[in-house]
Amino acid sequence: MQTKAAVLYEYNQPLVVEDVELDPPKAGEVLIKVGAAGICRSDLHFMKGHARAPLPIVLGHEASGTVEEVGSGVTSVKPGDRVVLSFVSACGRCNNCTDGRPNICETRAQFWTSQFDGTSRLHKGGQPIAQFDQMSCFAEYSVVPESACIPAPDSLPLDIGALIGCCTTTGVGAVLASAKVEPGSTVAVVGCGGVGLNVIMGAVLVNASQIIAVDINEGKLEFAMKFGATHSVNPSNQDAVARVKEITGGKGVDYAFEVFGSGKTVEMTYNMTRKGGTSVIVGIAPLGETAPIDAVSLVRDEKILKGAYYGSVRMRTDMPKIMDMYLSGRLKLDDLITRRYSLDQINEAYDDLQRGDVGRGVITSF
Ligand code: PAD
Ligand code: ZN
Repeated sequence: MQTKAAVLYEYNQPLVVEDVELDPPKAGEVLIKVGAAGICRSDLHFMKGHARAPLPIVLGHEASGTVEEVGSGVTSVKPGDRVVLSFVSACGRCNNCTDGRPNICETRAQFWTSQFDGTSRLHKGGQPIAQFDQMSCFAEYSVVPESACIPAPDSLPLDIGALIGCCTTTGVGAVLASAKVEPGSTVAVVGCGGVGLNVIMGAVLVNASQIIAVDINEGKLEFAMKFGATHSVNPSNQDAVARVKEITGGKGVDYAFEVFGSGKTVEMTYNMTRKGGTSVIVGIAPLGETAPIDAVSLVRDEKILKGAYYGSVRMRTDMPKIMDMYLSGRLKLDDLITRRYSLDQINEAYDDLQRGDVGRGVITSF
Protein backbone atom coordinates (compact mmCIF):
# COMPACT_ATOMS: atom_id res chain seq x y z
CA MET A 1 0.00 0.00 0.00
CA GLN A 2 0.97 3.66 -0.23
CA THR A 3 1.44 5.71 2.92
CA LYS A 4 2.29 9.33 3.47
CA ALA A 5 5.53 9.63 5.47
CA ALA A 6 8.18 12.20 6.43
CA VAL A 7 11.51 10.90 5.04
CA LEU A 8 14.99 11.94 6.18
CA TYR A 9 17.23 11.67 3.10
CA GLU A 10 20.18 13.78 4.33
CA TYR A 11 21.32 15.16 7.70
CA ASN A 12 20.57 18.86 8.20
CA GLN A 13 18.00 18.91 5.41
CA PRO A 14 14.24 19.26 5.90
CA LEU A 15 12.20 16.05 6.09
CA VAL A 16 10.41 15.28 2.82
CA VAL A 17 6.70 14.52 3.26
CA GLU A 18 5.71 12.19 0.41
CA ASP A 19 4.00 8.93 -0.49
CA VAL A 20 6.12 5.81 -0.01
CA GLU A 21 5.42 2.05 -0.31
CA LEU A 22 4.55 0.09 2.83
CA ASP A 23 4.54 -3.72 2.58
CA PRO A 24 1.91 -5.74 4.47
CA PRO A 25 2.83 -7.13 7.90
CA LYS A 26 4.76 -10.42 7.84
CA ALA A 27 4.56 -13.10 10.55
CA GLY A 28 4.62 -11.53 14.02
CA GLU A 29 4.08 -7.99 12.69
CA VAL A 30 1.19 -5.54 12.89
CA LEU A 31 -0.06 -2.80 10.55
CA ILE A 32 -0.94 0.33 12.55
CA LYS A 33 -2.93 3.38 11.51
CA VAL A 34 -0.96 6.02 13.40
CA GLY A 35 -3.28 8.14 15.56
CA ALA A 36 -0.82 10.64 17.04
CA ALA A 37 2.96 11.15 17.00
CA GLY A 38 4.96 13.32 19.41
CA ILE A 39 7.74 15.77 18.54
CA CYS A 40 10.63 14.41 20.65
CA ARG A 41 14.22 15.68 20.67
CA SER A 42 15.55 12.13 20.12
CA ASP A 43 14.46 12.33 16.44
CA LEU A 44 16.15 15.73 16.11
CA HIS A 45 19.52 14.20 17.07
CA PHE A 46 19.26 12.08 13.89
CA MET A 47 18.06 14.98 11.70
CA LYS A 48 21.15 16.91 12.77
CA GLY A 49 23.51 13.95 12.39
CA HIS A 50 24.39 14.07 16.12
CA ALA A 51 23.26 10.44 16.16
CA ARG A 52 23.61 8.16 13.13
CA ALA A 53 21.26 5.79 11.34
CA PRO A 54 21.08 4.29 7.85
CA LEU A 55 19.53 6.80 5.40
CA PRO A 56 16.96 7.29 4.04
CA ILE A 57 14.88 6.69 7.16
CA VAL A 58 11.44 7.58 8.47
CA LEU A 59 11.85 8.81 12.06
CA GLY A 60 9.18 9.05 14.77
CA HIS A 61 9.06 6.90 17.90
CA GLU A 62 6.47 8.52 20.22
CA ALA A 63 3.11 7.24 19.03
CA SER A 64 -0.23 5.58 19.48
CA GLY A 65 -2.63 4.18 16.93
CA THR A 66 -5.19 1.58 15.90
CA VAL A 67 -4.49 -1.93 14.69
CA GLU A 68 -5.47 -2.20 11.03
CA GLU A 69 -4.23 -5.71 10.14
CA VAL A 70 -2.16 -8.43 11.81
CA GLY A 71 0.41 -10.81 10.31
CA SER A 72 0.31 -14.58 10.92
CA GLY A 73 0.87 -15.73 14.48
CA VAL A 74 -0.09 -12.43 16.10
CA THR A 75 -2.32 -13.17 19.10
CA SER A 76 -2.08 -10.24 21.53
CA VAL A 77 -3.91 -7.64 19.38
CA LYS A 78 -6.58 -7.68 16.66
CA PRO A 79 -7.88 -5.17 14.08
CA GLY A 80 -9.65 -2.23 15.72
CA ASP A 81 -7.62 -2.39 18.97
CA ARG A 82 -6.12 0.83 20.29
CA VAL A 83 -2.42 0.60 21.14
CA VAL A 84 0.40 2.70 22.52
CA LEU A 85 3.58 1.88 20.64
CA SER A 86 6.67 0.99 22.63
CA PHE A 87 9.76 2.41 20.92
CA VAL A 88 11.64 -0.65 22.12
CA SER A 89 10.26 -3.89 20.68
CA ALA A 90 11.56 -6.43 23.17
CA CYS A 91 12.39 -9.94 21.92
CA GLY A 92 11.44 -11.50 25.26
CA ARG A 93 14.26 -14.07 25.03
CA CYS A 94 17.64 -12.33 25.45
CA ASN A 95 19.50 -12.00 28.78
CA ASN A 96 18.19 -8.53 29.49
CA CYS A 97 14.58 -9.37 28.61
CA THR A 98 14.56 -12.46 30.80
CA ASP A 99 16.32 -10.46 33.53
CA GLY A 100 13.38 -8.03 33.69
CA ARG A 101 15.08 -5.31 31.65
CA PRO A 102 13.24 -5.40 28.29
CA ASN A 103 13.96 -1.68 27.77
CA ILE A 104 17.55 -2.63 26.93
CA CYS A 105 16.67 -5.76 24.89
CA GLU A 106 19.85 -7.04 23.24
CA THR A 107 18.15 -8.36 20.09
CA ARG A 108 16.44 -5.04 19.40
CA ALA A 109 19.85 -3.33 19.49
CA GLN A 110 20.70 -5.31 16.33
CA PHE A 111 17.43 -4.63 14.50
CA TRP A 112 16.53 -1.09 15.59
CA THR A 113 16.05 0.22 12.02
CA SER A 114 14.33 -2.83 10.49
CA GLN A 115 11.88 -5.54 11.45
CA PHE A 116 13.27 -8.60 13.27
CA ASP A 117 14.02 -10.40 9.96
CA GLY A 118 16.48 -7.61 9.11
CA THR A 119 14.36 -6.08 6.32
CA SER A 120 12.27 -2.91 6.27
CA ARG A 121 8.64 -2.75 5.18
CA LEU A 122 9.14 0.78 3.77
CA HIS A 123 10.56 1.55 0.35
CA LYS A 124 10.34 3.91 -2.58
CA GLY A 125 11.23 3.18 -6.21
CA GLY A 126 13.02 -0.05 -5.25
CA GLN A 127 15.13 1.67 -2.57
CA PRO A 128 14.57 0.47 1.02
CA ILE A 129 13.79 3.12 3.65
CA ALA A 130 14.90 2.33 7.21
CA GLN A 131 12.29 2.05 9.98
CA PHE A 132 13.45 4.06 12.99
CA ASP A 133 12.98 2.13 16.24
CA GLN A 134 11.27 -0.54 14.12
CA MET A 135 8.25 1.74 13.85
CA SER A 136 8.69 5.01 11.85
CA CYS A 137 5.58 6.72 13.13
CA PHE A 138 6.03 10.02 11.24
CA ALA A 139 3.69 8.38 8.77
CA GLU A 140 0.03 7.67 8.21
CA TYR A 141 0.55 3.90 8.55
CA SER A 142 3.34 1.82 10.04
CA VAL A 143 4.28 -1.85 10.33
CA VAL A 144 5.71 -2.77 13.73
CA PRO A 145 6.68 -5.93 15.64
CA GLU A 146 3.86 -7.36 17.77
CA SER A 147 5.86 -6.62 20.92
CA ALA A 148 5.72 -2.86 20.14
CA CYS A 149 1.94 -2.94 20.64
CA ILE A 150 0.91 -2.16 24.21
CA PRO A 151 -2.89 -2.56 24.40
CA ALA A 152 -4.66 0.65 25.49
CA PRO A 153 -8.28 1.23 26.53
CA ASP A 154 -10.51 3.10 24.05
CA SER A 155 -10.96 5.77 26.74
CA LEU A 156 -7.28 6.76 26.41
CA PRO A 157 -7.10 9.68 23.94
CA LEU A 158 -4.70 8.97 21.07
CA ASP A 159 -2.64 12.14 21.64
CA ILE A 160 -2.12 11.21 25.30
CA GLY A 161 -1.27 7.68 24.17
CA ALA A 162 1.51 9.12 22.03
CA LEU A 163 3.03 10.90 25.05
CA ILE A 164 2.92 7.63 26.99
CA GLY A 165 4.80 6.07 24.07
CA CYS A 166 7.90 8.10 24.95
CA CYS A 167 8.14 11.27 27.04
CA THR A 168 5.81 10.29 29.89
CA THR A 169 7.11 6.76 30.30
CA THR A 170 10.71 8.01 30.02
CA GLY A 171 10.21 10.86 32.51
CA VAL A 172 7.88 9.26 35.07
CA GLY A 173 9.78 5.97 34.72
CA ALA A 174 13.09 7.71 35.48
CA VAL A 175 11.64 8.77 38.86
CA LEU A 176 9.65 5.64 39.78
CA ALA A 177 11.53 2.76 38.15
CA SER A 178 15.08 4.03 37.71
CA ALA A 179 15.80 6.33 40.67
CA LYS A 180 12.99 4.99 42.90
CA VAL A 181 12.71 8.41 44.55
CA GLU A 182 11.36 8.22 48.12
CA PRO A 183 8.69 10.62 49.48
CA GLY A 184 10.25 13.74 50.99
CA SER A 185 13.33 13.62 48.76
CA THR A 186 14.81 16.69 47.11
CA VAL A 187 14.99 16.61 43.32
CA ALA A 188 16.58 18.75 40.59
CA VAL A 189 15.60 18.46 36.92
CA VAL A 190 18.08 19.88 34.39
CA GLY A 191 16.19 20.49 31.13
CA CYS A 192 12.44 21.02 31.44
CA GLY A 193 11.17 20.16 27.95
CA GLY A 194 8.68 17.42 27.06
CA VAL A 195 10.58 14.72 28.95
CA GLY A 196 11.82 16.92 31.84
CA LEU A 197 8.27 18.08 32.63
CA ASN A 198 7.31 14.43 32.98
CA VAL A 199 10.20 13.93 35.41
CA ILE A 200 8.74 16.84 37.39
CA MET A 201 5.29 15.19 37.31
CA GLY A 202 6.87 11.94 38.52
CA ALA A 203 8.54 13.80 41.41
CA VAL A 204 5.16 15.34 42.33
CA LEU A 205 3.57 11.89 42.22
CA VAL A 206 6.03 10.53 44.82
CA ASN A 207 5.72 13.63 47.03
CA ALA A 208 9.24 14.96 46.67
CA SER A 209 9.70 17.84 49.11
CA GLN A 210 11.61 20.20 46.83
CA ILE A 211 11.55 20.01 43.03
CA ILE A 212 14.06 22.38 41.46
CA ALA A 213 13.55 23.10 37.76
CA VAL A 214 16.76 24.06 35.92
CA ASP A 215 16.50 25.41 32.35
CA ILE A 216 18.05 28.19 30.26
CA ASN A 217 14.60 29.15 28.90
CA GLU A 218 12.48 31.34 31.22
CA GLY A 219 9.23 30.21 29.54
CA LYS A 220 10.08 26.59 30.37
CA LEU A 221 10.82 27.51 33.98
CA GLU A 222 7.43 29.20 34.36
CA PHE A 223 5.76 26.20 32.78
CA ALA A 224 7.68 23.84 35.11
CA MET A 225 6.37 25.74 38.15
CA LYS A 226 2.80 25.12 36.91
CA PHE A 227 3.56 21.39 36.79
CA GLY A 228 4.68 21.32 40.42
CA ALA A 229 8.29 22.53 40.56
CA THR A 230 8.92 24.40 43.83
CA HIS A 231 11.95 26.41 42.66
CA SER A 232 13.43 27.50 39.35
CA VAL A 233 17.05 28.11 38.42
CA ASN A 234 18.37 29.56 35.15
CA PRO A 235 22.03 28.58 34.52
CA SER A 236 22.41 31.41 31.98
CA ASN A 237 22.30 34.04 34.69
CA GLN A 238 23.51 32.25 37.82
CA ASP A 239 25.78 29.45 39.03
CA ALA A 240 23.17 26.68 38.93
CA VAL A 241 25.12 24.23 41.13
CA ALA A 242 25.71 26.88 43.82
CA ARG A 243 22.03 27.92 43.72
CA VAL A 244 20.77 24.32 44.03
CA LYS A 245 23.09 23.81 47.01
CA GLU A 246 21.78 27.03 48.57
CA ILE A 247 18.14 25.92 48.15
CA THR A 248 18.93 22.56 49.80
CA GLY A 249 20.68 24.06 52.84
CA GLY A 250 24.19 23.64 51.42
CA LYS A 251 23.88 19.89 50.73
CA GLY A 252 22.77 19.38 47.15
CA VAL A 253 19.77 17.32 46.08
CA ASP A 254 19.06 13.66 46.81
CA TYR A 255 18.26 13.04 43.13
CA ALA A 256 19.23 15.04 40.05
CA PHE A 257 17.98 14.23 36.54
CA GLU A 258 19.71 15.36 33.34
CA VAL A 259 17.08 15.76 30.61
CA PHE A 260 18.74 17.80 27.86
CA GLY A 261 21.65 15.76 26.50
CA SER A 262 25.17 17.26 26.68
CA GLY A 263 28.43 16.61 28.51
CA LYS A 264 28.15 20.00 30.21
CA THR A 265 24.69 19.38 31.64
CA VAL A 266 25.67 15.87 32.75
CA GLU A 267 28.56 17.41 34.73
CA MET A 268 26.23 20.07 36.18
CA THR A 269 23.67 17.44 37.18
CA TYR A 270 26.30 15.28 38.90
CA ASN A 271 27.66 18.27 40.83
CA MET A 272 24.18 19.18 42.10
CA THR A 273 23.73 15.97 44.07
CA ARG A 274 24.55 15.65 47.76
CA LYS A 275 26.92 13.20 49.42
CA GLY A 276 25.26 9.83 48.76
CA GLY A 277 23.01 11.36 46.10
CA THR A 278 22.00 9.89 42.75
CA SER A 279 22.29 11.40 39.26
CA VAL A 280 20.10 9.90 36.55
CA ILE A 281 21.04 10.75 32.96
CA VAL A 282 18.08 10.71 30.57
CA GLY A 283 19.19 13.16 27.87
CA ILE A 284 21.11 11.75 24.91
CA ALA A 285 24.29 13.72 24.18
CA PRO A 286 25.81 13.99 20.67
CA LEU A 287 27.88 10.94 19.60
CA GLY A 288 31.36 10.91 21.15
CA GLU A 289 30.64 13.59 23.77
CA THR A 290 32.12 12.96 27.24
CA ALA A 291 31.44 14.49 30.65
CA PRO A 292 34.15 15.28 33.24
CA ILE A 293 33.21 13.64 36.54
CA ASP A 294 35.16 14.25 39.76
CA ALA A 295 36.53 10.73 40.28
CA VAL A 296 37.27 11.34 43.97
CA SER A 297 33.78 12.54 44.92
CA LEU A 298 32.30 9.48 43.24
CA VAL A 299 34.07 7.36 45.88
CA ARG A 300 34.38 9.53 48.97
CA ASP A 301 30.83 10.86 48.66
CA GLU A 302 29.43 7.52 47.48
CA LYS A 303 27.61 9.24 44.67
CA ILE A 304 25.63 7.19 42.17
CA LEU A 305 25.68 8.06 38.46
CA LYS A 306 23.40 6.08 36.16
CA GLY A 307 21.65 6.22 32.81
CA ALA A 308 17.94 5.58 32.30
CA TYR A 309 16.80 4.40 28.89
CA TYR A 310 13.01 4.45 28.46
CA GLY A 311 12.73 5.29 32.16
CA SER A 312 14.13 1.81 33.00
CA VAL A 313 10.57 0.49 32.67
CA ARG A 314 9.26 -2.96 31.79
CA MET A 315 7.02 -1.70 29.02
CA ARG A 316 4.31 -4.34 29.20
CA THR A 317 3.80 -3.96 32.96
CA ASP A 318 4.56 -0.29 33.53
CA MET A 319 2.98 1.45 30.52
CA PRO A 320 -0.56 0.24 31.35
CA LYS A 321 -0.01 1.56 34.91
CA ILE A 322 0.96 4.95 33.48
CA MET A 323 -2.19 4.90 31.31
CA ASP A 324 -4.26 4.20 34.46
CA MET A 325 -2.51 7.03 36.35
CA TYR A 326 -3.56 9.42 33.58
CA LEU A 327 -7.12 8.06 33.44
CA SER A 328 -7.55 8.48 37.20
CA GLY A 329 -6.34 12.08 37.06
CA ARG A 330 -2.92 11.55 38.68
CA LEU A 331 -0.93 12.77 35.66
CA LYS A 332 -1.89 16.09 34.07
CA LEU A 333 -0.85 15.14 30.58
CA ASP A 334 -3.49 17.24 28.75
CA ASP A 335 -1.75 20.43 29.85
CA LEU A 336 1.53 19.21 28.39
CA ILE A 337 0.33 19.35 24.77
CA THR A 338 0.75 22.95 23.74
CA ARG A 339 0.48 22.56 19.97
CA ARG A 340 -1.01 20.12 17.49
CA TYR A 341 0.28 19.77 13.92
CA SER A 342 -0.48 17.94 10.70
CA LEU A 343 2.24 15.68 9.24
CA ASP A 344 2.80 18.30 6.50
CA GLN A 345 3.90 20.75 9.23
CA ILE A 346 6.57 18.46 10.69
CA ASN A 347 9.55 20.69 9.82
CA GLU A 348 7.79 23.65 11.45
CA ALA A 349 7.13 21.46 14.51
CA TYR A 350 10.87 20.76 14.85
CA ASP A 351 11.67 24.47 14.43
CA ASP A 352 9.28 25.13 17.34
CA LEU A 353 11.03 22.45 19.46
CA GLN A 354 14.42 24.07 18.82
CA ARG A 355 13.08 27.53 19.62
CA GLY A 356 11.97 26.05 22.95
CA ASP A 357 8.25 26.74 22.71
CA VAL A 358 6.75 25.29 25.88
CA GLY A 359 5.34 21.80 26.37
CA ARG A 360 5.04 19.00 23.84
CA GLY A 361 3.99 19.26 20.20
CA VAL A 362 2.00 16.35 18.78
CA ILE A 363 1.08 15.46 15.18
CA THR A 364 -2.59 14.59 15.20
CA SER A 365 -3.53 14.61 11.51
CA PHE A 366 -1.77 12.71 8.76
P1 PAD B 1 13.16 19.32 24.63
O1 PAD B 1 13.85 20.05 23.56
O2 PAD B 1 11.68 19.34 24.71
O3 PAD B 1 13.74 19.78 26.06
C1 PAD B 1 15.08 20.05 26.31
C2 PAD B 1 15.15 21.17 27.34
O4 PAD B 1 16.50 21.40 27.73
C3 PAD B 1 14.60 22.50 26.81
O5 PAD B 1 13.62 23.01 27.69
C4 PAD B 1 15.85 23.39 26.78
O6 PAD B 1 15.54 24.76 27.01
C5 PAD B 1 16.66 22.78 27.91
N1 PAD B 1 18.08 23.13 27.86
C6 PAD B 1 18.89 23.35 26.79
N2 PAD B 1 20.15 23.64 27.19
C7 PAD B 1 20.15 23.60 28.54
C8 PAD B 1 21.14 23.85 29.53
N3 PAD B 1 22.39 24.15 29.19
N4 PAD B 1 20.79 23.76 30.83
C9 PAD B 1 19.52 23.45 31.18
N5 PAD B 1 18.53 23.20 30.28
C10 PAD B 1 18.85 23.27 28.98
O7 PAD B 1 13.68 17.81 24.51
P2 PAD B 1 12.97 16.45 25.03
O8 PAD B 1 12.39 16.72 26.37
O9 PAD B 1 12.15 15.89 23.93
O10 PAD B 1 14.24 15.49 25.19
C11 PAD B 1 15.24 15.77 26.17
C12 PAD B 1 16.38 14.78 26.05
O11 PAD B 1 15.94 13.48 26.45
C13 PAD B 1 16.91 14.61 24.62
O12 PAD B 1 18.31 14.48 24.62
C14 PAD B 1 16.25 13.34 24.17
O13 PAD B 1 16.95 12.71 23.11
C15 PAD B 1 16.31 12.54 25.45
C16 PAD B 1 15.39 11.38 25.51
N6 PAD B 1 15.84 10.27 26.11
C17 PAD B 1 15.06 9.18 26.21
C18 PAD B 1 15.61 8.00 26.93
O14 PAD B 1 15.06 6.91 26.81
N7 PAD B 1 16.66 8.18 27.71
C19 PAD B 1 13.76 9.16 25.70
C20 PAD B 1 13.29 10.31 25.11
C21 PAD B 1 14.10 11.44 25.00
ZN1 ZN C 1 11.31 10.24 22.54
